[in-house]
Amino acid sequence: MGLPFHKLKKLYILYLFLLVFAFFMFAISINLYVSSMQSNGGEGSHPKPPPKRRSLWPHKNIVAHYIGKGDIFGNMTSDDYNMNQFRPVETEGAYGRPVIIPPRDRFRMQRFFRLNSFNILASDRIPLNRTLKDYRTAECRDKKYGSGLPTASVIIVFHNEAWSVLLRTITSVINRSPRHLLKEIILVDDASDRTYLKRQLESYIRVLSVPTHLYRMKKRSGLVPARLMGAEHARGDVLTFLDAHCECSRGWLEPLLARIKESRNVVICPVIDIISDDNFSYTKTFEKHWGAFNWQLSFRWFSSERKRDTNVKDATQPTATPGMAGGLFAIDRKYFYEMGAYDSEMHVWGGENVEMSFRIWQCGGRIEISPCSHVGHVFRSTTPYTFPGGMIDVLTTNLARAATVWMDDWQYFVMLYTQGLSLHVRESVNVTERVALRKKLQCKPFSWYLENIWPEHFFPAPDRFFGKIIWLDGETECAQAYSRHMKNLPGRLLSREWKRAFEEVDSKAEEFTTLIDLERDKCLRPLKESAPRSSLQPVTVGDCTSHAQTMDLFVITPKGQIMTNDNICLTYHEPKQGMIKLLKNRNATTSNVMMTQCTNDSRQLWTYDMDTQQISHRDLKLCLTLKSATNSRSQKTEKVVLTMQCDFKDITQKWGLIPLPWRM
Ligand SMILES: *[C@@H]1O[C@H](CO)[C@@H](O)[C@H](O)[C@H]1NC(C)=O
Ligand SMILES: *[C@@H]1O[C@H](CO)[C@@H](O)[C@H](O)[C@H]1NC(C)=O
Ligand SMILES: *[C@@H]1O[C@H](CO)[C@@H](O)[C@H](O)[C@H]1NC(C)=O
Ligand SMILES: *[C@@H]1O[C@H](CO)[C@@H](O)[C@H](O)[C@H]1NC(C)=O
Ligand SMILES: *[C@@H]1O[C@H](CO)[C@@H](O)[C@H](O)[C@H]1NC(C)=O
Ligand SMILES: *[C@@H]1O[C@H](CO)[C@@H](O)[C@H](O)[C@H]1NC(C)=O
Ligand SMILES: [Mn+2]
Repeated sequence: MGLPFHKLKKLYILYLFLLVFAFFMFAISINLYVSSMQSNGGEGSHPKPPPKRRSLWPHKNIVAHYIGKGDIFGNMTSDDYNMNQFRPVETEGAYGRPVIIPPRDRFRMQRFFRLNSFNILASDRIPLNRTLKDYRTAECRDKKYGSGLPTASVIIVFHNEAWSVLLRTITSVINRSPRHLLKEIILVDDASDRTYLKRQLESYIRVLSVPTHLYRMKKRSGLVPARLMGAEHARGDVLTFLDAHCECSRGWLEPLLARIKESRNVVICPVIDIISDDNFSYTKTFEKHWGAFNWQLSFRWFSSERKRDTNVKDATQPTATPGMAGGLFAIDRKYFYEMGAYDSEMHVWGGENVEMSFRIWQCGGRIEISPCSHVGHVFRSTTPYTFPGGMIDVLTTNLARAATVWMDDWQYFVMLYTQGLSLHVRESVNVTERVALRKKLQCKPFSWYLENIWPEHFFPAPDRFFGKIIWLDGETECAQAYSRHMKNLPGRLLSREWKRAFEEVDSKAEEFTTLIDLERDKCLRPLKESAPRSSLQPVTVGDCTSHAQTMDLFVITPKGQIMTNDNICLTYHEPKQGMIKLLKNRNATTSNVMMTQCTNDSRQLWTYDMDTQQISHRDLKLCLTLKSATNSRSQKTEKVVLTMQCDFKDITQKWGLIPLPWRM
């Protein structure tokens, strides 16, 4: 083996190069893995409100799903798991700035990300008392709250929370609350097993300037039992619940307490700002967000303007919200118990905010968000914690409890159209006590809640249509039966009322739904199945089988809004190329109809002609038409739905409403 020296050297360099390359590829794959984990569905906690921003399209909401990640700890060793690497650097994260991890620590950063589903290395570099900006508006800063505010017990439940994150939460509460208003801090450990949360935590809290008590659950029980335990020990006038990964900003507490002093039946939430799970930067969110739930009862943020109760234009006044995210809120301690506290049969996590939102409103209370109180929260894209009992089972049982007790007719709708839920789950829950509570408190029906507290809601209702919108190609049995029925209706030429159309299709509902051929009939639906709900989405028709996805299910209001789950509406959307060209040229290339956030806006109002079976835009008088168009990006020809001049002979403009059952 007598290779000359220069050849050996070449081989050696090649070898080195390959080594570096292999390492590089490995690092990239880890990076991809981590980012896929981060983007892959929902947190075990709450969806994140969009950050404060100016955009042409401000009516966005953020979508979260509940997707469990099995064995999240994988091959982390127990030393990894129990290590407390808190090593603050004085100016890191100051004024809520992001932390940049030095390149040499990047690999460790990615490896440790999954322990908490946030970048623990970033948090560990930030001092517990880091400074934040003042995120309040000038009006809020100037507001005086006077004396005689009630005192607060801050209750923080944690389960295997990272040291620096938990203690920064506590430190921010202590440093940014007036001492005389803060009665105590109550920590409830939901059976953590990380070693630093035992003795080390106990001795740390002993020397704090605010009395801080630590209670421990004997076994992992979840948010509701742990919060109930904390509340039992609280002595302040107001219970203030926080998550264990928050940072309170200046002036956060006074507005909450002042509102409860003013009216003890208000459950008041702060504005929830975003602490990045990646670099721990603190980003202010839009103060006018409000919350509600989608068809599957997942919490959603909305930012459309809402009608105010009062005519007073006071920008410091809290605004009502139909739903609460659940993590952060304050409530009068006695009122909490008068209203039935929590449903103690709800396990682990999830659904308790749904139950509380319905209960508080229906039983005479209010839920509001104070624009003057800002608390940051670390939003994660997955939950790092174990979920005893299985995430889907626990969550669906909790939701079934909430729906059964509070939603009247609408409980069936939720069970029929939520994956994992069914009337069968409902049979298995015992809600006797909660039903008795509802009776005792003489709570209002769910219909009252929808009509009065959430008039913009996108749920079915007795005066609305609920079902599928099929394209009447004239060939399928269902399409033929539908057209025949419509042609024989007396007065069809005169009536353009949706209400009349709803009645007519309802009278034949059973026939249509038995005739519908899920594969041959074509249903109106968004072009892409998996595109984010918040984006502008072109519309098409497709098989009617995507039933479980609820993609092709629509609610139509008597006013003519065509809505679907998550507050998405069929919207006339002027294409960039200009309308004139499109009108002249029937070979349109860009769709001018989109699915996007519902607003109170005439671009989303449509009418139905029972005589011609056309759906037309109310003001523009253009008809929904199914056309082949070339996708400018992929150059593929796709069928898209757009609006064009109405032509009663045109088969591509004919649509049928096929109602589906939603209540018993
Ligand atoms: C963890 O497992 C992955 C592959 O399963 C492996 O590449 C990695 O080196 C392991 N890490 C540790 C610390 O064992
Ligand atoms: C944070 O605390 C340290 C000592 O614990 C102190 O030196 C520092 O000044 C504090 N920083 C701020 C912003 O208060
Ligand atoms: C920090 O994270 C936020 C949100 O995740 C992101 O918008 C921002 O660009 C990040 N900052 C840096 C310096 O990476
Ligand atoms: C439901 O629970 C109540 C007590 O909360 C009990 O009296 C009742 O027997 C239970 N019903 C069933 C069917 O188990
Ligand atoms: C539309 O396209 C068809 C064929 O693709 C063509 O025959 C027709 O002339 C076009 N019409 C207009 C108005 O451009
Ligand atoms: C929608 O707008 C109409 C008139 O523009 C108004 O009467 C109605 O109250 C608004 N509805 C909501 C929910 O804001
Ligand atoms: Mn949380």
